[in-house]
Amino acid sequence: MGPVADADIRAFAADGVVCLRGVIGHEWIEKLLAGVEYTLAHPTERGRLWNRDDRGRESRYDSQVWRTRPEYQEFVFDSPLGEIAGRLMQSTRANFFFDAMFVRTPGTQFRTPFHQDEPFWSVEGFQTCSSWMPLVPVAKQSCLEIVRGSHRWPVKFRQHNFGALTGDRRDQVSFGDDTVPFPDIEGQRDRYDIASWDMEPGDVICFNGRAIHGGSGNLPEGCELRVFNTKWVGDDARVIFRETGMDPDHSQVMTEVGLRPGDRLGTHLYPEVWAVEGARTL
Ligand SMILES: O=C(O)CCC(=O)C(=O)O
Repeated sequence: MGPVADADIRAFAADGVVCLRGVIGHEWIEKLLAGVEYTLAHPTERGRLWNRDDRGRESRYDSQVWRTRPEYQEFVFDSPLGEIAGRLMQSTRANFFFDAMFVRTPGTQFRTPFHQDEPFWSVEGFQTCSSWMPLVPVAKQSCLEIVRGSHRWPVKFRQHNFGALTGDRRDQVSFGDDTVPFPDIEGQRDRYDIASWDMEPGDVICFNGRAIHGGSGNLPEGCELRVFNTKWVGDDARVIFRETGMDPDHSQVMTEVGLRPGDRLGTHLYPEVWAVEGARTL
């Protein structure tokens, strides 16, 4: 059996989320922790402070660090995650899209607003996979939460503008009147099937880019959280430049490497990391 069981593939298709246990080795966790440490000391231009509370507790975000950090490049190309994502998406191939880091200092309560990822992306498609990997133990109360089945809801929701958290003009998105107000998941938790887990380093939550997710934070006193996420896309994913704005906005770099709306991802920026044997390049 490969790194993913048939039951996981079925759960990912039906629920839009699955938690895989112990699929990432300890040596990878060490490398990624070193990458996170470096990134905190040397944030990229994508580095953001999402929240600092009145006790100085912080939530930080950075992304697309893999382009400059060798430990992340190694992880993208050589860890089992490319194959895991490809098989969960039931795709003939998996292209790497980008990485994201979420770091909360000890005791941070700040919770990420519920949202979907795909409406923010410069990519459109159903076959997408975000993999949320805590690099330190995390209890269920502080874990990311995912609304089971929401990846198939046929509704265009008005997403949270994360630019309001950062104040950075590059992060602003504004969803229009053709969207419906985002459901109040937090206020009506009993109406939704919300998944989250106690997790150890090596465990990974994989979720569809259309699945509603948020939460985390809510950390016990003295407990920090370091998370590395890699985003993957499959056969049906295509480049799209959205008038609503994008976060992160890849339109400029995509254009520079010759990718246009409607194209499949590729080039050295979005490498094909895994493919089933004999897969035809489309
Ligand atoms: O860890 C978090 O707080 C947010 C995670 C998230 O939104 C994501 O992985 O896409």
